[in-house]
Amino acid sequence: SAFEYAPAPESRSVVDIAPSYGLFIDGEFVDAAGGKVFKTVSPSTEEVLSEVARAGAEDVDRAVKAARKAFEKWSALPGSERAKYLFRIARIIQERSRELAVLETLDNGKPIKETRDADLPLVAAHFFYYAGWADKLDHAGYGANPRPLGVAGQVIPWNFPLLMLAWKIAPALATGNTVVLKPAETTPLSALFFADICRQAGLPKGVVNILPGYGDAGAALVEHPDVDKVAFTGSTAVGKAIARSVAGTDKKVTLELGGKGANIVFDDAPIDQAVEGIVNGIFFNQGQVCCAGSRLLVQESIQDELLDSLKRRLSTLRLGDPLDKNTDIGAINSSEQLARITTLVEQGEAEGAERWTAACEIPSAGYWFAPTLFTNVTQAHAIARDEIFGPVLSVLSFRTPDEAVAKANNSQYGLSAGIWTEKGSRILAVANKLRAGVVWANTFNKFDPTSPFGGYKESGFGREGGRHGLEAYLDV
Ligand code: TXE
Repeated sequence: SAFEYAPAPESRSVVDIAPSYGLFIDGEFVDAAGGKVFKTVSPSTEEVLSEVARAGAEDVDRAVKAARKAFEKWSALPGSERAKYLFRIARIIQERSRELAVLETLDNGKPIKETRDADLPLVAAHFFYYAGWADKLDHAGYGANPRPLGVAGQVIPWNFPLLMLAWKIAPALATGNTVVLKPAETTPLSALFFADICRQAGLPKGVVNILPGYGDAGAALVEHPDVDKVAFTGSTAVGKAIARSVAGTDKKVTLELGGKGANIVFDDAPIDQAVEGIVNGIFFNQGQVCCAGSRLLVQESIQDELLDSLKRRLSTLRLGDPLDKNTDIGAINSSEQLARITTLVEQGEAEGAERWTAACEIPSAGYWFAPTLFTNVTQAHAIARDEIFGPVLSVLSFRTPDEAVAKANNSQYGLSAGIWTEKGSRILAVANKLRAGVVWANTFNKFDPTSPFGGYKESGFGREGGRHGLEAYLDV
């Protein structure tokens, strides 16, 4: 019929992917010193996209030396000059955002709708925002002479490859630091594309260095004696290892780690709006989001009604080709991540929670997980405590606002939370009691470069974004 679903795929030919890429050191693409390479695959098809040089300790040393050398001149530039480069980078990102969105979708597996409408606009916005700070640091109440720290060693994850790069690189460059960044092993391509953008923008050599590689390269970077500042986003386990390794050095460190966000729905919430917020909270980027609303806390009196609407809504989500503009649920980033999700979901079933899974056709190739929710969940269940980092929602209920707060705070993590209610006074009362770095009210997963972001407890420390994000890169 005329109303039949017709896929509308974005063309993958808009982006040129080279068969191989080098490391980006001192303004040049070069082979790894040991000659090692690795393959990056598209998680939705398992097709090899490219072969990428794999950095080792020797390459880390080369890149840190290049960044150290570049630091002298870069940090001495007037802020207004650094701003020009950052504005130029921001504009090139906008001009090339279609290419970048397709590339990111291919390498990561997330829907093009998200890369096009969320990731890329935010990436450009971060560069514009921090470009605007570069010439104002001397007048922002920091005293006469805020100083950059030096060489920043930055390690990022695979869930928002380009956006995490922007969070790390834009404030570092605006404040006069130079950068060695290691993207995640499953998503190196957009960072390498960004390296090319730095060249296109005429950024001086060595100011940004990109080292694709694995955890060993990340560890070598963090431990390098000539790195002054470490910025990490990733798992809590690796974050703790990094905290241990920099303890006893004079390095500054910020860590942005896992989460188990509570999305709290009160009985006076507009149900349809709350359902959209719940879906956004846990199914955006297949739930591979540190601030995901992975625990739904719903007031008991509306639980049945809310769950009925939620299941109806989940049944309309489209899972499949992430380049299709109508796709809501893309691929899981890697077979390892799929295995982690599967293990935790099996544990949830074994512990007696009740599983409901949206009916959808799973493609034969690639890594997929259908939208899933668990009811009959207690706070003791692993699925209520551990970060699943997948499209899996654990539903718990509460009777009073105090009980909602107690349950929301009953977590080793403290990154995000959401509140759904018509009562403004309740929003303030509840939000102030939540131990979470960000609390959204009647919305979820809203990001803005002007707002600081970061965690309480095992979600890490330090803030990225906004003015606070600058302080992590300055000595005052
Ligand atoms: O993370 P890793 P993984 C959570 C999420 C996920 C789990 C495991 O729960 O299921 O972590 O994911 C680099 N020294 N998050 O294994 O290993 C690594 O190469 C220095 C939440 O992918 O932490 C990659 O670049 N670096 C998180 C980056 O660290 C090391 C996002 C992240 O990988 C290293 C990702 C080492 N010893 C996962 N070992 C969030 N906060 O959003 C690895 N790396």
